[in-house]
Amino acid sequence: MIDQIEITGLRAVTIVGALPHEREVPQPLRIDLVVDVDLRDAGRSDELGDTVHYGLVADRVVAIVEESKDVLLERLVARIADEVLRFDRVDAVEVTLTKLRPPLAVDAQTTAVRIRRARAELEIPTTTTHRAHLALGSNLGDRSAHLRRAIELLGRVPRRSQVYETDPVGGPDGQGPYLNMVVEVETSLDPFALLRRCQRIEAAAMRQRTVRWGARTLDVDIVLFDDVVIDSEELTIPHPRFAERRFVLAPLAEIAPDRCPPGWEDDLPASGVRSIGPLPGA
Ligand code: A4P
Ligand code: MG
Repeated sequence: MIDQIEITGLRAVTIVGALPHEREVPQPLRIDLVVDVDLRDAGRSDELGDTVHYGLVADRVVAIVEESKDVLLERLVARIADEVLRFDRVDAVEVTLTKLRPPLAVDAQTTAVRIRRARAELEIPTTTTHRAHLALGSNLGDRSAHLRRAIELLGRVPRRSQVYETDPVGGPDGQGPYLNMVVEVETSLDPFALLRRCQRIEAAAMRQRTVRWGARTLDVDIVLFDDVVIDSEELTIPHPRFAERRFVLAPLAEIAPDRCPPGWEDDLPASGVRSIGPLPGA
């Protein structure tokens, strides 16, 4: 018995094809997806975290197509399948990629390629569960709503701290106060895939990056990921500044006190960080 989620008729315009004029003029493509995913948990729990968020899958697929410069549909369709398989809980995916205006001398409506790929082929295990602690922050727009939405999109969130209202640290003057909290996430994603997920969730909140440490609708930072240590250009874990920040440590101490540096409460000034209780409306 295979459960499936279908996303049909996604449209995107991009450069694709081997003919000279196809390299110059973007053309419309249609993308259809059939995603194999065990839906029994979601059927019982009614929780988004127990299924595959098809809005995020659709956004990601359209972004891949729009950014693509691949020559062959075969290449592009393979990259789409790989990316969909990186979403938690996806067991397999069938992708159909259709040229809506195929460059043929004869009369034809469309041309398409269709592939089916399973997670097992990618050697991404389904069962490895990692535990990550993420710091959420918002000081623009409906701050509680941004935090609620982030938690909804993050999937399995077994623990969450209270919410703190905090004075902005760094960045331009005149910013409003932040709401900050820390959540524990269970995920099968690797740290880099989790970072991409965090960034997609920020993008869904219309996060704009103009000035460093400027006001933001939503910031989702990975503070800790199992006991992993990463120091790369793209990702640093543990988060390089978490041990200096009361707005991260106070909520982290509620749900993972053993992960906080000893004596942090005495070392950091207590001002500017006030607990305001559970996330409103959650
Ligand atoms: N990056 C590297 N490591 C990580 C990680 N562990 N988690 C990279 C998330 N991202 C990580 O992030 C910039 C780059 O960091 C990304 O491209 C990613 O590849 P960003 O989200 O674009 O910008 P950011 O969050 O402003 O950057 P930064 O320097 O990480 O900011 P901080 O240090 O987290 O500070 N005051 C209060 N009261 N509350 C706050 O929440 N937040 C900040 C942001 C400043 N002041 C604040 C708060
Ligand atoms: Mg950030």
